[in-house]
Amino acid sequence: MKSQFVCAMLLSASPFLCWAQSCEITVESGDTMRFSERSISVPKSCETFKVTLKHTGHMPKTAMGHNWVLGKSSEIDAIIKEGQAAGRENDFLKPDDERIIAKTALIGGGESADTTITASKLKAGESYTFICSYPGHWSMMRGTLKLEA
Ligand SMILES: [Cu+2]
Repeated sequence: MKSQFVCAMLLSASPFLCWAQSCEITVESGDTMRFSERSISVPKSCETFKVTLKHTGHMPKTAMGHNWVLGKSSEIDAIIKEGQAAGRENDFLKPDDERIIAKTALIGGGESADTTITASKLKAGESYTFICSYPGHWSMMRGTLKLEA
């Protein structure tokens, strides 16, 4: 498990208290249009943050494809709209869209894919939204991500 150790000094018998903060998360989605996570908080101490998407369903990606795509909340609607125009051959995302902060491949049932966010690209106080760009999925497959204050 990839994690970062965080330590604090305490005014007690044991001078240091350390705990691990996870720098990765697994998000699951099956044959329903739902992410297992609706909000993700990235610890400030992580240099990178890995997101693994696991498709626990059985349907092929042509019928129930899922991906995990992150952008600023203010830009996600434009990312989706232009992604639909880019079509299936581009996994419903505009190629080289600079507004996309991180994305996994589009996968079908039984598959998994991951992506790594460079934490320095995230700003504290900014709202980020993750979605699945498969047609019709983004209204339900949507959540928020933020850098921990
Ligand atoms: Cu989907």
